[in-house]
Amino acid sequence: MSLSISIGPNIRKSAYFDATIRDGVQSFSVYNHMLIPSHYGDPDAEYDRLLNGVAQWDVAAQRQVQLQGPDAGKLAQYLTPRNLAKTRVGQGRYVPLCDYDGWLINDPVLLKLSDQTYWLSVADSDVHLWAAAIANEKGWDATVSEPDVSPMAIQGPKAVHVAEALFGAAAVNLKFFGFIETSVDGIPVVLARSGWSKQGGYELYLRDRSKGTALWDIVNEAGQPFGIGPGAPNDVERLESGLVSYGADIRWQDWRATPFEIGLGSLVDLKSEHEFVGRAALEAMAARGPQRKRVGFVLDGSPAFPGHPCPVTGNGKDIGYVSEFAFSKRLGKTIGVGLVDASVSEKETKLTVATDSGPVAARFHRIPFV
Ligand code: THG
Repeated sequence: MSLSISIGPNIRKSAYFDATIRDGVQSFSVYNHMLIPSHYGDPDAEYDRLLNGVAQWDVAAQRQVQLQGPDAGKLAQYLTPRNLAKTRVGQGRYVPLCDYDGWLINDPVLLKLSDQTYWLSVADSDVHLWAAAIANEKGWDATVSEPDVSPMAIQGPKAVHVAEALFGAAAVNLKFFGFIETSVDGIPVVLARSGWSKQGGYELYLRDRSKGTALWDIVNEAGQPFGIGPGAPNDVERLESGLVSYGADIRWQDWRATPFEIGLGSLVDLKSEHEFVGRAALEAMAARGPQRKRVGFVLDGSPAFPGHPCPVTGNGKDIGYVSEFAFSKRLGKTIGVGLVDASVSEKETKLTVATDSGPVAARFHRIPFV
């Protein structure tokens, strides 16, 4: 059986769509109502490139929610439990967003471009609607929009050489999550040291979508000496590294979780005085202690991941779920992450994962795996 998803007008195309089609993209997923490449037909080569070389990713579906105006900073701060008081222009921050009950609704990277301009580089949920509603209900002078910004990532140990070839020492000197507003061959970009892998790299936020193919080609050419090739956010590497995937590990209503449960509790600043959505609920949770905890799993064999979380039992009792698993070539085993009851002892070894093709034996493993 060969399945396909129709490409219609309600799924948006990335600024790099033409370039990725030309470069042989084999499969897309949908993220923030936009097509995002998921692979180019050679998973081993794409994984090796990320671990040992440099990979070029179309991540334009990481959309920017722009907050702009005199009250933009106030709005940004109200949206997240993380304290932004010390965040400077040119600094990025990983900022969980919660609803009023303390459940996660997104986990963006925040970029402070000026005192009156912030971007939330969002995961897969409609934060712009949420932010616009809050700004209006509060009567704050902040405009919420989705600007013409299309991130592209270069990830892997050799990404630094590509960035240096394109931007010189300014790129090399950037700290993790630091960014600068710059250009390459006259194309305006924000260059950040960031990206959804633990292999190091950069993100180029293109500020003119008509230049998508041009920028893709410029980066590709600069990367030739370093063996650059196409790739996409990599599920195996993110599982090995323990990166959170909103949409997979957590999803509002379906697979909801709190920052404390998912391992982002250190980003919830209850000591600061700042008011934020969900504060009362998060204070109550902090007092009560988390009900569940994030854990890693090793599964027997190499079962197929069915594309949705799978229930886990410990000694026959329901204890939680594996949100995603995949075979790691590097570790020679199938690894996964998920949530289980906080009371479960991690020495517990008799775990069973209910996959769509039957029960699979599993055990706990610390995160990160690597
Ligand atoms: N880059 C940009 N936008 C994004 C992502 C990105 N939007 C969607 C998604 N990824 C948002 N989620 C994450 C999750 C983890 C990280 C970044 C964005 C991340 N985490 C590091 C970690 O957990 O080790 C560092 C966290 C920290 O230092 O606070 O990088 O990747 N533009």
